[in-house]
Amino acid sequence: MSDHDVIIIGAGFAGMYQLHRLRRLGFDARVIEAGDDVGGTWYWNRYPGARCDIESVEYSYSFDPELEQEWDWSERYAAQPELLSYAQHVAQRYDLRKDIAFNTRVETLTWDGDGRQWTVTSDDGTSRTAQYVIAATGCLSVPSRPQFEGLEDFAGEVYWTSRWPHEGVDLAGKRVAVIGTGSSGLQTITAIAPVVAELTVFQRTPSFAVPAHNGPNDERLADARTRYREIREYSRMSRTGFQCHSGTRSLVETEIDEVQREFGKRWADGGLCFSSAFKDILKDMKANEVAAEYVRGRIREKVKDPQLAEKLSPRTYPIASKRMCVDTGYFEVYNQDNVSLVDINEQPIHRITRRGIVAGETRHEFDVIIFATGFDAMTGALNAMDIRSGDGRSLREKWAHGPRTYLGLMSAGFPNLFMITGPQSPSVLSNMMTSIEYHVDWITRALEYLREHGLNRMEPAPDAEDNWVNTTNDVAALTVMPQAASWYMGANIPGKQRVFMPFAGGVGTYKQIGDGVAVAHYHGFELS
Ligand code: FAD
Ligand code: N01
Repeated sequence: MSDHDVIIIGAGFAGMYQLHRLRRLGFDARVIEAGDDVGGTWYWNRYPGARCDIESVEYSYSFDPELEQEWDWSERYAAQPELLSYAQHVAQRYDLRKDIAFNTRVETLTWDGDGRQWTVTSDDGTSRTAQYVIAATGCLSVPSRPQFEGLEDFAGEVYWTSRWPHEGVDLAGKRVAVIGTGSSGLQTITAIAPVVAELTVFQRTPSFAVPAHNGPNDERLADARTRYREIREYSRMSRTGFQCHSGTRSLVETEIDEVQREFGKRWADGGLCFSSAFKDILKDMKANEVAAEYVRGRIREKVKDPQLAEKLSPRTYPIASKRMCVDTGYFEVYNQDNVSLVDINEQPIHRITRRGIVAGETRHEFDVIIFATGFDAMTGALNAMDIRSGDGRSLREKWAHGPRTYLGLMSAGFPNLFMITGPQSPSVLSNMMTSIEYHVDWITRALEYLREHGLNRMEPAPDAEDNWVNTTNDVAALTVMPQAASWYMGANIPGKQRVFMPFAGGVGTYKQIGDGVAVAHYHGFELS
């Protein structure tokens, strides 16, 4: 007899919803969470300017119409404090905290084939058993901390955007360095530039960014409240998991004036839908380059110094082959006198000293260094645990040459272990809330099915997994995305196998496949 029917690891949006769903069906479920409260991403990433890149009304749960009607989103793109309040409200509303063990990190998972259960061991020394384990550990929850020589010598303050102090940081009047210009870096830089004395940005690769046009949300919220069901249905069947019309025209076959008009319209609307303007932007480098050049043109309009504008213009990877940033005045920041850019391709960072950073020939002095250097994405949190199958083989070993899953939900050889938004599912290419809810609902249905049929073991068949890995690779190869040295490819982590990890076929297509598998009595899975 196991201690629990299900152990869920992680109390971000995925783990919270999974707990709610299972409890309502009478499963005994327990969540284990490393942090001291719910919220996951929005609990840890409290850096200035942190906010979502999907509109608030869509970056939210859809499972309870009353919650949808009652929660007020104050801005078009909610900021971190509001997203964290939302997570806390949900925890309170559905009384989730009573079944969550906080401040507890899961270290090992060991499968007992005879007992058909997992033993879950945590850093507090406790072991618990459960028939099923669901990893809701997040795609972007393990910070990447690149080594910089001399960092320990630095006498000033050091912060990581992904582990920002809960009490906040006073940066007013200080000389601040930011290393990293992905989404976290862009948001931090934009937010702190007006308050710091001097801001020096160390950039290795510039980012493509589209404007958010953020602002009060009254009208959007009022509209959403009249048609939430329609919005959600659309999103679930869409390519991206949010309301965005994916263009059906080919850019290369469209008159250039019309291309510019379409881009202009999407730019004026704001948000990530920009890159869905034409069907070939992600497939054809000629089309991609036209879109990229449009954005570079916008950067040139915003940044007064043409040389600086050029440095800020991405040229080394296709547009949208990394998640685009959604900005709120990022490029304009470089017109301020107190902001400067160091291109570390020209002036490499040699070392960090007691007083600052030596880059190229220059010794920069700082009071504060902020690292916005990203995450060991998609596989990082799973591989951080020692997960062992019955024969002692670890998931880490199995995935040494890249993750192998069936539908991004399970991995062969590791029965009864589910992943929410695991590798080889759409996850990070989508509105994550849509993808999280789909996976939670799918896993919940599967557990109900097993219970109803008197079964208690589920695992992908090896050939089904092989086919899915090949499908994921084939679909990615139809796009330009693998051409970027991105975290989608594992390229930001030294020694990590370079393989395109998300499923690029779209949220709606993925749902049709996942639904089909379930309807066909979990085709490709071995149940017993
Ligand atoms: P997480 O929120 O990452 O939660 C995972 C939880 O698991 C964490 O609390 C972690 O502490 C816990 N955990 C991990 N390992 C263990 C362990 N071994 N033991 C115990 N606990 C463990 N996506 C979007 O679609 N739109 C956005 O606008 C957006 N903005 C983002 C902004 C930032 C700064 C970041 C980093 C990501 C953003 N994302 C966004 C992606 C975001 O991660 C997801 O949208 C979503 O919040 C993920 O929820 P989750 O519950 O799956 O994972
Ligand atoms: O991380 P990143 P992030 N020396 O990996 C640089 C989501 N998110 O936290 O590109 C110098 O994108 C690195 O340079 P390079 C979203 O999905 C969303 O910003 O490797 N620089 C890069 O510039 C996003 O995609 C929001 O050359 C180094 C930066 O650090 C994902 O999370 C907000 C370096 C890392 O950028 C990750 O975003 C935040 C080194 N040794 C996050 N190592 C929203 O807006 C790394 N870099 C919703």
